[in-house]
Amino acid sequence: THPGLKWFSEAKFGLFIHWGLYAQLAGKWNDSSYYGSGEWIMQRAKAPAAAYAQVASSFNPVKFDAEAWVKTAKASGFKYIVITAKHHEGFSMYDSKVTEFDIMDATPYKKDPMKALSVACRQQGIPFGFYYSQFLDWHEPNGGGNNWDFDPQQKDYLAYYRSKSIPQLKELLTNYGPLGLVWFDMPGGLTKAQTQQLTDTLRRLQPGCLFSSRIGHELGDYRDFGDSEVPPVPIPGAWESIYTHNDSWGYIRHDLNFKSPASLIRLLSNVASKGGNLLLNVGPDGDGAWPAASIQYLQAVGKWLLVYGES
Ligand code: JFZ
Repeated sequence: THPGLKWFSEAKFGLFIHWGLYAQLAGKWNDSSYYGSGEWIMQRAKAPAAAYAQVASSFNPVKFDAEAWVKTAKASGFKYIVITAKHHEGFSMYDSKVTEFDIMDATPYKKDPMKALSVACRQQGIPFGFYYSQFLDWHEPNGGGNNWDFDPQQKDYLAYYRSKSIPQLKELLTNYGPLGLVWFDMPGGLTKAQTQQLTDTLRRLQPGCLFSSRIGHELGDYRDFGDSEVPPVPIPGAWESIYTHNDSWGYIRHDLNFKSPASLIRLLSNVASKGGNLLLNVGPDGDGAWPAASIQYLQAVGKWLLVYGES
């Protein structure tokens, strides 16, 4: 069995963080408002890639504080942290040499928050991992998903994998220290043999790093259930249920439907009692601040866990 499954199986409670340019948009594109899955706003608005890329010029998350984020996560009882290094919008939230469409080159912020988080997690002793959208990339003509700007007939998915996805995954597995996991999402464009080759290449960089099941073709190390799904009965093996604190993964200003501490505790108990981990998402805003309700409710969960939780 994979060496990473030891910490993973003991963890029970992980923090998911969706953070990208969609956080700056906060659920609004031009004069239209969107609700749910704010990280999909580019696709839902059919925003032209060039216009969407302009959002980066006003993305300056000066309130981002890696130490404070990790401290809040630990005080809330989370045992690992997974953050979006690149979501479907195609924007890299880290210093990538593969593209200029990243937080270093395209924003006034000009720092690498993923580096700061990886360091803070190591210092505070909590496993850290990256979410990476390996197939869907709406910024790239050859990436999966953007069929409103780019003709799908003309797409060369392998060219996209070779020129962006794989080199970026290598950067993430090389420049941020030992990672607990890579959370792949929404496979596509590769055969089983090609996916096997991809995982083999990446595993050589970090044999201790877990890969999520959404790398595709059953080549992941643990199972992810569909969004907001808990199995009805105990399930053997390593698995995760994923939920978000309100009704969106990415920040939406007008979504205030946050689950109460009591309902989060019931949810965690339900998942843990069946042998899985709950990966619970928070969506920080474009300034780099967590929604106030997330900080308040999650820390209340942490207090409950200190008194009633195991170990
Ligand atoms: C994906 C993303 O598209 C979404 O934006 C978010 O990041 C979420 C965590 O993951 O959405 C999915 C992917 C797979 C399933 C459901 C939603 N599924 O298998 O049920």
